Amino acid sequence: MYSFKKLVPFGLIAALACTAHAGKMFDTMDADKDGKVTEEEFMNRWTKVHNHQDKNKDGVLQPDEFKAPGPAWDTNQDGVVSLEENLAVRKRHFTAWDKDGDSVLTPEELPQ
Ligand SMILES: [Ca+2]
Ligand SMILES: [Ca+2]
Ligand SMILES: [Ca+2]
Repeated sequence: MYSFKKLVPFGLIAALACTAHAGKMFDTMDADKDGKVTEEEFMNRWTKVHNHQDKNKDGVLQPDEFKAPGPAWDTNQDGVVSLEENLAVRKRHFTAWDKDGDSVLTPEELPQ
């Protein structure tokens, strides 16, 4: 049994872990459990994440609350990520992931 890890390529383990993570992420976002994530569910989820990450509850994410805020997130370059800025990026993710353009995400459409 000790050789099990040696026999399984690391890449496969990483891929499996990644898939499990995507599945969990999907379940968390799919509030009504109908197997689809609407834009509303998607935005609600990321709003919750934003509020959760906002440790000092000032409504914006400071660099120590938000790992590596870059130009992509901090649109107005004020050094913090507001909820609006955060959701603007999430919305781009939603649009990019919604491959068939039906405004809902299915588990298959999430990045694996
Ligand atoms: Ca904050
Ligand atoms: Ca900002
Ligand atoms: Ca879709």
